[in-house]
Amino acid sequence: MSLFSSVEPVRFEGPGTKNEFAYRVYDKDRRVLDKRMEDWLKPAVCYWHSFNWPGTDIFGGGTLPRPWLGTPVTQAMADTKLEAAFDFFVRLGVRYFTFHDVDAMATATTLREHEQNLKKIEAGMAAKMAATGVKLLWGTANLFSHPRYAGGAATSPDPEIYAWAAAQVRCCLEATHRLGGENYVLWGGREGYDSLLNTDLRRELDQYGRFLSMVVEHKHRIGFKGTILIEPKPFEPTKHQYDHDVAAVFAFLQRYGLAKEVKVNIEVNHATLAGLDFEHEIAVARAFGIFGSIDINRGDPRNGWDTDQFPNNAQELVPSLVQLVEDRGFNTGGFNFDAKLRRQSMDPSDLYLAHIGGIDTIARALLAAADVVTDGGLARLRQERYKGWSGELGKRITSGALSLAGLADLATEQGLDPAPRSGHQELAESMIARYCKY
Ligand code: XUL
Ligand code: CO
Repeated sequence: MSLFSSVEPVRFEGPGTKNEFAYRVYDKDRRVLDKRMEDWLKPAVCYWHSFNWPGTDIFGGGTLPRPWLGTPVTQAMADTKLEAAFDFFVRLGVRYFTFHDVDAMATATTLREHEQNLKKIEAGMAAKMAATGVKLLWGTANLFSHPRYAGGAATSPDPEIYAWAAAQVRCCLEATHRLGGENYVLWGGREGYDSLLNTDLRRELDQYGRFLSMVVEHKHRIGFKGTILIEPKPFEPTKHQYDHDVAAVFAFLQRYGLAKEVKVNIEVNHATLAGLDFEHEIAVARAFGIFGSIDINRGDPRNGWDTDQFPNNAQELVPSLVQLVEDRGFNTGGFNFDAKLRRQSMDPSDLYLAHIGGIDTIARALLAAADVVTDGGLARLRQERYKGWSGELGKRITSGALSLAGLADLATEQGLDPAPRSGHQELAESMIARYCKY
């Protein structure tokens, strides 16, 4: 028995069901184009917010019953949490989970203890994974909660703190590798600054670049075949995070020679906080060849902070899902629910309802996106819009055969007088809306 045992295993019952503890749309074996729905979506539950976040906010304490939380977290508490987490994964019917080291393990004060405690919970995870078939989408080290990281980890002004972070990442990367994790995530929680007045930005970037290079070197040394992912976020907790958005991460990766080694984990609300659309972040990552995985939690349009809400609007997600379908799905990535319950959602059943609603939402978006791609109208609209580039002039320009002067002379001599053409944006938007019927 665990906190989450009172709900019967959640099954697909179709749109007509009256059962709130059933999937209306997410039918893992349903074939969507050439793949099972579960293989398209790879939904993952996150350890951190689902089992480790007590429902605190800056004005008040925890509201969610999580009997395994306390200071310090003993091994017995970590084991109870593990039991409850896997009970939840299995009843919810998801194949993947994600975790931060310190959120899963017993509290440690020294690095030796850290290594031992992580190994203990890793052994528990390995046994649970073998017994249930649940797999690890990614592991990550929490380099932001402990007070030692107040000034950053890899970008800390203190090399001893940097060394602590390196030790934590080595332990967690190795644990992720042994657990068969498909990715390893680095979210630069406090890799940024609160004020430039006391910050040597260039030095911090160099430190961070070296840190990431060490992680990549170690990945190869131990033979980890998963993908290393950076998770962009513009701010919070720091005023400015270096991994501001996908474009900033790509510039950083290029600068430190890591663009072929590291990809991105894109989170919906991090895009919103950066003043960008989620689909923009995906498009940029695809353009640069660094698209990896997704944290699907969203924000609230009227809140300027990271509310981490469960997804609840399928239509909004369709332009992103269209890109995923065009790419034939994830490589090593998946949809991680890095989402928090609302503070008043204190019933253990709320955690189920939140995930069920969220998973049905991405399933709806997937079905609509598959229809959009099958219809082909959007692709034709784009093809038509750029068709000049497949003609002679377009080919001569992109092949590099023409200089600026050569092109200018050609335009003048031929007396070019092109007329603007419609972009048919409203048509494109209604093509998305028309398939949102699931
Ligand atoms: C914080 C956040 C993290 C990362 C992993 O905003 O998204 O949970 O996903 O550290
Ligand atoms: Co996240």
